[in-house]
Formats: sequence, structure tokens, C-alpha cells
Amino acid sequence: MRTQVVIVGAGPAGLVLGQLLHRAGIANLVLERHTPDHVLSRIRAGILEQTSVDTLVAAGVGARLLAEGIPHDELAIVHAGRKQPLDLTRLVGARVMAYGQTEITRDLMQAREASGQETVYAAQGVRLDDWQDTAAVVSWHGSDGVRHSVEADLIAGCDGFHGVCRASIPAAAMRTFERAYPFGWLGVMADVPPASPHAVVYAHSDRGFALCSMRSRLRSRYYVQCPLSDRVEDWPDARFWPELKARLDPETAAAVVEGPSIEKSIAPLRSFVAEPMRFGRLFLAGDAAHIVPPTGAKGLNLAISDVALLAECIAEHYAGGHSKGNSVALAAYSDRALRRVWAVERFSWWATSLLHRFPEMDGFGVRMQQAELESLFGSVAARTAFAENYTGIAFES
Ligand code: RFL
Ligand code: PHB
Repeated sequence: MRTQVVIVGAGPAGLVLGQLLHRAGIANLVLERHTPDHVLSRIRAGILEQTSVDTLVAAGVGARLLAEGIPHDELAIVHAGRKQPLDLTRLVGARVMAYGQTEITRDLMQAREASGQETVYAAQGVRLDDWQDTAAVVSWHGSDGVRHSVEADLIAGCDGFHGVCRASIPAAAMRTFERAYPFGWLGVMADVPPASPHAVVYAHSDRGFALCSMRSRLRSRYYVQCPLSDRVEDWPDARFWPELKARLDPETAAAVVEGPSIEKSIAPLRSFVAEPMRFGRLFLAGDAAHIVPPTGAKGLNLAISDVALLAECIAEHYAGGHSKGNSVALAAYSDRALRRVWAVERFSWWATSLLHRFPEMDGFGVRMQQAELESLFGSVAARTAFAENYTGIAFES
């Protein structure tokens, strides 16, 4: 078997990359460890930056997103029991869009099937056999039990934080940077109208952080900060709803419609970056290269901006007549991607530090958070900087 680019992972990074390459006339094969149903069953992010919307539209998968996505012109931050709006459109002339990662993935899977580009689901034991020398070679066990292999010009490692691509790199060739946070997020999905249908609500409270988001006019997504030692069984619905409301301002709390949860999970929070993002013929993108805590709603957006850049570099590489692994365009990918990655890491770390209750926090730490929140709402400049980061920083490419 032979193709131009092998993409490992059919999450948002892998599928958007496959679609962008296909539209640029570049053949690609996607290898995914799980079945399509399993990939679609993972409930994750829900807020898209305008640049991500633009990328998806340009990739030809924007129709349902534009019809069903819910634009948010503002967000809100609760502190000291009061809700303060932050008007994104007025501050920076940009907005964000509520549209679930599951729906994006579904749209991308359909587009891929229509494109005729091949996808191997349930590919077990994916191994990078070569990515340094004259060709890239990747092998896997198919559902037929047979070991298959493909030769390609390039490999895109889009296989998430626990994937095989980053793990294949010798430790000496890579530097990693990490911060683990001493709490997690308990997420609940429920088929009830959202408490705040036009703005995500981020709540700072003595009881810990809480977040009100949505997937549609009839589907709500809520989160509360919880200790890392907690299990989902510790949080029956009867405990979750009063705790959520106790962390919100009275108006938002009164608007919460309770209902049976259809999904409940606990995710740890982490910041992580691997440098560089290129090793010979292997290019990392999305969670395979970096993780942000979800407070800034950035993980999915960063995965999309990585692969938009990678697709551009690969297209430039082939346009320059290169079929092998060397060109100026490919050499530039890692540095260009990392500039944006670190800017987003900073915002996500800062927003997490500002809004959560840390176990070791003393009175001084709490006062610093309060003072910072006061300064955010006392200054148009500070709110503008927040809005710029939240809606997506523009980078010249
Ligand atoms: P993904 O979505 O993890 O996709 C990687 C794909 O690679 C496959 N894979 C392999 N395939 C073949 N061989 C192997 N050895 C493989 N190993 C893995 C996996 O099965 C999977 O299909 O990474 P990608 O595409 O980079 O996309 C990144 C986003 O998914 C991620 O940044 C966000 O969802 C992060 N995230 C959230 N971000 C937000 O902005 N808001 C959220 O509320 C939010 N919630 C979350 C999240 C991430 C989570 N986890 C577990 C990582 C909640 C969770 C639980
Ligand atoms: C979500 O809708 O799941 C969501 C929204 C905003 C965040 C994180 C997650 O910051």
C-alpha cells in the first residue's frame, strides 16, 4: 500500500487534516484505533472560535454547523455572587459558536466517506516502522487479524494525548513541559433547556468553579470543579444539581432546569507541551502534541488551528515539487505552530488559575483572585485582552 500522507487518529485533528489535504488534491489514509461509534460516543468540547468555524467552512463541512450552531456574542463571569457580561462582539468584533465536537466529528466522517479517501477503523497495534529515512512506513493489525503496512511521504500524528506517535519519539529528541492541576471537572449532559442559552457562564465561587454551557436549545452541558479523588458514583444527580446552583449567581441558578443526566464523567486538568512538533517525516498535531485545561475552551480550537497550518505547509511542500520529506514549508511547521500553542497555553493556564479554588490557597490567594476579577471588570483594556484570547488570537502566517 502507498499514499502521500498517513494520518494516525480520526479525532477532529485527523479528520480535518484529511479533509483539507483531500481538497488540496493530496491523497491520505486515516488509521483509527476505535470504531466510528466509539469515536462519536466521546463527549468533549463545545465552543468554536470564529477561525475554527472559518476552517471548517473552507474544508466543506460548514453547512450543518452554520445552520444548527448557536452563535454567542458574549460570555459571562460570576464572582462574588454577581454575573458580569463580557461582550465579545462589542469588544473585539468577533463571536464564538456553540456546536459540539461530536457533531463536528459526525460531519467530518460523512464528508470523508463522500470523498472516497480511505479510513481504517479498529486498527490495532499501530506502529511507526520508519519516519526518519527515505520513506515513512506505518503498520497495524486489521480486524481480519492480518498485519498491514503502508508506505508514505509523511506521517501526521493526530492520535491524541495517549497515542502512539509522540510515544515513538526517543526522549532525547523531545522536550516536554507539564503542569497538573490539583482538581478535575465533573461534566454532566442533560436534555433540558440551558440556563444561559446565549452566553457560556464561568463561575468563581467559594465552593469551587462551575460552568454552564450547551449543545443545543434543548441540551445543556454543565461542569463543577471536584477533587481528583472523586468518582462519578460520588455524584448522583441529587447531589449535582444543588451543588451547581450553589456556585452560581441567583439569576442563573433560578434558570437552571434540572433533569436526568444522560452522561456524566470526570476529567483531570492538565497543561502539557511537547517540543518540537516535527521529527523527520512525522508531524504532531492537536492533543498528540499539547493539552490545555478546558477553562479557556481551547483544546479543540488548537487542534483545528494546528492542522489548518499543517495542511498549508504540506500543500506548499508538494507545490514546490517535493515528494520526500524535506522542504522549507515543512521545516517551518513546528516553530509556527508552537507560537500559537504557547499563547493558548498561557491563556488557558491563566483562566484556570483565576477561576478555580486551589486546595492550598490561603486568604491572600483568594483576595488576589478577587482583585484580578475586579480589575478585569473595571478595565475595558483588560476585558478586550480577554475577549481577544477567547475568540482566538490572530496570527500572521
Ligand atoms: P482526540 O480527539 O483525542 O483524537 C485522537 C484520536 O486518535 C485515536 N488514537 C489512535 N488511533 C490509532 N492508533 C493509536 N495508537 C491511537 N491512539 C489514539 C483516538 O481513538 C482518537 O480518535 O485528539 P485531537 O483530534 O487532537 O482533538 C483534540 C480534542 O479532542 C481535545 O483537545 C478536546 O476535546 C479537549 N477537551 C475539551 N476541550 C475543550 O475545549 N472543552 C472541553 O470541554 C473539553 N472536554 C476534552 C474534554 C478532552 C477530554 N479527554 C479525555 C482528552 C473532555 C475530555 C474527557
Ligand atoms: C463545553 O461546552 O463543553 C465547554 C464550554 C466552555 C469551556 C469548556 C467546555 O470553557
